[in-house]
Amino acid sequence: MKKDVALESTVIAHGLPKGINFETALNMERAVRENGGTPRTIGILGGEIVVGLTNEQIKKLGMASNVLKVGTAEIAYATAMKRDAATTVSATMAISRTSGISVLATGGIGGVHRDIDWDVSQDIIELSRTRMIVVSAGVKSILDVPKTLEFLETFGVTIVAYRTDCFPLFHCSKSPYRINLTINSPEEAVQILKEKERLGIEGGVLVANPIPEADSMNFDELSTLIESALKSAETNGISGKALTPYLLSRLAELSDGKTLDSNISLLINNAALGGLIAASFGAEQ
Ligand code: PSU
Ligand code: MN
Repeated sequence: MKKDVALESTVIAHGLPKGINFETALNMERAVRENGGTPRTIGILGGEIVVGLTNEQIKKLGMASNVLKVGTAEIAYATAMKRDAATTVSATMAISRTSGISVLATGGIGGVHRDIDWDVSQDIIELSRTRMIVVSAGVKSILDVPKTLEFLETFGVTIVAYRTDCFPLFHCSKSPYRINLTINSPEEAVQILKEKERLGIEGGVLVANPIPEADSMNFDELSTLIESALKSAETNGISGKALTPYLLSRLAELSDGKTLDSNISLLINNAALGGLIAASFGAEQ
């Protein structure tokens, strides 16, 4: 159990194009395994919560067209109505909590959206109440990053940057936003989680893991693309749960697939670090 790494399924069903999504999900599982962890991709099929989807089940969630996107708030709807649903980071954490899993790897957590009144991801709230390690490449720069960092702090989420002193921006390894807490090894992440437990402090440890340098995009180039993607979301009246998937696919179009390549690279990189952390957790006692 200690070696388990939870993987979310929203990125498969709603975050990546069909085909590549399935392949990437399997490659993430492989990266976890190669680094000593046990992957458990989480999703909901016909109302049943599955902790450790089979390859066939992952394919089903990735290919079906009426898959709900559920955060913690919507899990019970999906189970009561016997629906197929992909779990976001918040829902995956909530399910991990009851399954005894302490490590989760994702691409990027949700946060505070830009230029929109009150669209704040449930991910932050779940991170404030579930004591587990979440590996993320920071947050997407489609979000309001300073406000997201402030919200994470307000909600008591411990944020540590992995081998860097800045908060990475998903497609970009570097950013103008500083993080004053750095860790340099998977063991240190485990120690921090254990201290939170020992001290009775609730909430997660967010490990901000920068995208590998070779696949990192230029900050200015990306900023221009994001402005344009946000404008088309506004023009098309896209909001709520549809916003993140829309912006991601618009960015892929605008960048000729570059954002997609970097997205895949950071997903694998985070799964690998998740595997190392879980292996170190499992090696204890
Ligand atoms: N980042 C990505 N792709 C994704 C997501 C984040 O690059 O698919 C998903 C994650 O599942 C995250 C969710 O938990 O989006 C946040 O959605 P919202 O902003 O609606 O809370
Ligand atoms: Mn939202």
